[in-house]
Amino acid sequence: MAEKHMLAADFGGSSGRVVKGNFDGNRISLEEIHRFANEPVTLWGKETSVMCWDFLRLFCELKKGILKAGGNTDSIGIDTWGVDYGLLDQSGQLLTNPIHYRDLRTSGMRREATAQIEESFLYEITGSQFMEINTFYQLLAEKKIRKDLFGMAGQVLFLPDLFGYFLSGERTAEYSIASTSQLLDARGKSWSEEILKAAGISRRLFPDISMPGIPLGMLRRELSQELGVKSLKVITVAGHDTQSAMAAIPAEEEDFLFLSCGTWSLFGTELKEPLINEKAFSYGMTNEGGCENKISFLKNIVGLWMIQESRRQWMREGQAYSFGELEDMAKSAKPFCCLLDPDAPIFLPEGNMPKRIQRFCQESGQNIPETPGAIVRGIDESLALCYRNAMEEIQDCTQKKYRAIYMVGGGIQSNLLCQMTANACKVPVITGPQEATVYGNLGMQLIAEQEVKDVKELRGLIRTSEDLKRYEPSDTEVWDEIYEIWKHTVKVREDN
Ligand code: LRH
Repeated sequence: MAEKHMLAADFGGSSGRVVKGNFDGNRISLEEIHRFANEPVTLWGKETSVMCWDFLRLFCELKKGILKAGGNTDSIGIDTWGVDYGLLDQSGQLLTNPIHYRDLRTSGMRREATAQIEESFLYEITGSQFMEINTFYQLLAEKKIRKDLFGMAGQVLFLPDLFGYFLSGERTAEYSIASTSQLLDARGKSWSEEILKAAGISRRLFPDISMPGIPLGMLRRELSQELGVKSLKVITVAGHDTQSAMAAIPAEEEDFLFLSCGTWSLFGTELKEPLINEKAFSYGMTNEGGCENKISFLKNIVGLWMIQESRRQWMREGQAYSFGELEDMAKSAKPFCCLLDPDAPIFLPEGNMPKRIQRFCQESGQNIPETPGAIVRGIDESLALCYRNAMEEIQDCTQKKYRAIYMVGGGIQSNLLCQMTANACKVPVITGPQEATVYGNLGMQLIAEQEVKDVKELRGLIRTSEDLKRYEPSDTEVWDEIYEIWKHTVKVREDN
């Protein structure tokens, strides 16, 4: 067969990149074409600020990536993190900069929304974890704070669909990214008229849902001329990065646990149908839509964010540590010096993370970590404990036992975190690929073009394209003890 060449554009928490994937019928090989920073920009108005996506610059970077790749590419797919969207006006122009989910405008919206819609009702329909970053809360805040502007909106497009629209001129609401909104009927896989009505948001603002793995359109003529590209197909992949990563989990078995670890940690399992009941509600489980109509039953846990943000703070203070250096310092720090609840709301916003960690430890009567090594070790240990907790909750909901955890994403670069995860969860951790999101993005293009049959075949291809690594659990008794302490003294803070 003729080689296939595709581009995956992935907009992640600290950087964006355009990666070229080459498929020879047996293996997919990756070649990074263009990498760029993806940092939010805060703009101050008279008294308030707003944290935005730097959308125009990112669109320029996307074009640079296509240009650098040259003419020899067949298609492109786009993925980003979940929940964020842009507003188009009636003529299809971008109305304003898309707002970043870490903007503080949604703070307190969950409480306000309960006056309008009962949470049990919301969960029964959407099966979504309650997080104030969800599109549902963002739109409620938008309606309240920027009422006039919101009134001018003709369409709401999620970020991957927004990039896709400006590339091709075609609009869609891809299923996986739409399912992060908390506005979908999880069972019907369509917009929930009831929720939209209760929230006072018009259904007309949203395009119909489309499934991942179908062509969206061709690169628009004007862009083809500008970039010197003859014909480039824009394909709707799983626009939600987590679901692109899911498509590339190298599992052979049907029932498995996955951990997609980047800025966020997504810990879950794959199901054929949504699992929505009181237990899942009480554990804060989410049902996210994925490829081939599958559901990722998962928990959204803060991931490397706390390390990334601590590193940024040390950089501001004149200490530029690499992630590798931080990992080495953490390895030689004292075990279990302090335990954290990574899900505590104080860790969500931007800002001085080490100071917040120290405050958390002081308020919970623990040792206060003073060195970067102690702080990073505390974060890693606490993440591993969170994963154990999520695993127990999932097993309780599905009544299944799993034989291993498949871990993918940037987090697998940390041997320490992978080993701690195996120890805390008491099952082997199989790591790889690091670039699962990119593989899944490229894979869905291959499925759309009928070069690969389905996700099962794609997962087999990933197994032959990548070397996987395995971590066996050890020191499990110590971790059992620490887990009990953490669960009863630290974790409960979340409910306060
Ligand atoms: C991970 C992710 C996650 C959340 C968050 C906003 O990158 O997409 O699934 O929704 O970002």
